[in-house]
Amino acid sequence: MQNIISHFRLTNSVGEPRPLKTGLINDSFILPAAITNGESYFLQRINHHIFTDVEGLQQNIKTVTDHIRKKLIEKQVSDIDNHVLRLIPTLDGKLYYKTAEGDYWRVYHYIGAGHSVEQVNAESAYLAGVAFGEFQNQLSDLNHNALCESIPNFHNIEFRLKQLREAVETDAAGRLSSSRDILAELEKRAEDMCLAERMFREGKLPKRINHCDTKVNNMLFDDHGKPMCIVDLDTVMPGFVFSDFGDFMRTAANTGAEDDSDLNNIHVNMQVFAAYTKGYLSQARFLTPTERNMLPYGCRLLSYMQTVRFFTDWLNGDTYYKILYPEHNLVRTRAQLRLLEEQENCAEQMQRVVME
Ligand code: GN1
Ligand code: MG
Repeated sequence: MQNIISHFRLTNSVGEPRPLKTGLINDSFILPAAITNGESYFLQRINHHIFTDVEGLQQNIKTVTDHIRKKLIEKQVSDIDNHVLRLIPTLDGKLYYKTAEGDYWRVYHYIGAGHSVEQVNAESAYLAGVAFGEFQNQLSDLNHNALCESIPNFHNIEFRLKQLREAVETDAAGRLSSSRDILAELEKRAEDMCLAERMFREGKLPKRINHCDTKVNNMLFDDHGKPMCIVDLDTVMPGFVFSDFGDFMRTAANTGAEDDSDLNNIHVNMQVFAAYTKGYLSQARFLTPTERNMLPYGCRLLSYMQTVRFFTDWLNGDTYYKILYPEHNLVRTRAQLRLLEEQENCAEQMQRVVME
């Protein structure tokens, strides 16, 4: 790993890389500063089987972080490196390093003052809503064409359903017969869940630049519990606002875990839902009435989409997400499906919160 590190423009030497157990796609390490008050770094091996256009991916991150940085400078924010990611280039000025074996690596400045959380309370949910609303605001004047789709059709549910149906057809791991009940639940909702895509084609729903991975742990908080920085910008791209609103609720307004094996743990945390909604709507003044009205639908859509994606990976024999044990993707699927059902039961309540 020392060889990899030596290719980046670091300002001081660093100690042994410390692996981080975070994320289901890339491999992450902290490179701690080897001198007092030195700079520490965040090293990642990019999963290039998933992000096949690494050049485009890295360029997206550069474009987005430069754009946000400019806004922070205008606002005269003093500790900017705590509020927006900073990519460290290689010695020859590239945004990643490719090894002889074909692996891709990148380095960020490490934001040591921040920490991520797996759960929020109503107070931090409100602040998170403000922060993600602000994030969409900051990017609202960035031209769509400035970004590529780092994963084409990433949050397009019609595409995800097509992948599911292909996986069903192939049944590569021979797992279909024991999970037909799940397939039936998904197919039953398919038509309704494709509504947003249809509305987009009819010109009734816009696309905006979204983060597209607003899991609760993709935000760093400071020691006082205030959001500091939004991280994991791999999937920033145009999409429906639901992507960001719904993905946060999927992870934060869920009393259980994304992969909870005890389905009884899984309920909608309405306090977190209401607080986040309030924070988000205080910033997201760009929303059309249709978008606002469809926010609860967007929550269901993202839980549904995640169920489809985990289930597809289960059927394919676990080729996409990292798993910790053989049935992991099936457990994830069932947990997300239960969350969806819980959200369906709360749909009217959610609608009232948004309207208020
Ligand atoms: C993946 O690796 P991570 O945790 O940032 C996935 C998201 C899923 C999430 C589910 C590129 O994100 O879309 O919602 O797992 N990222 C990609 O936990 O597929
Ligand atoms: Mg991610």
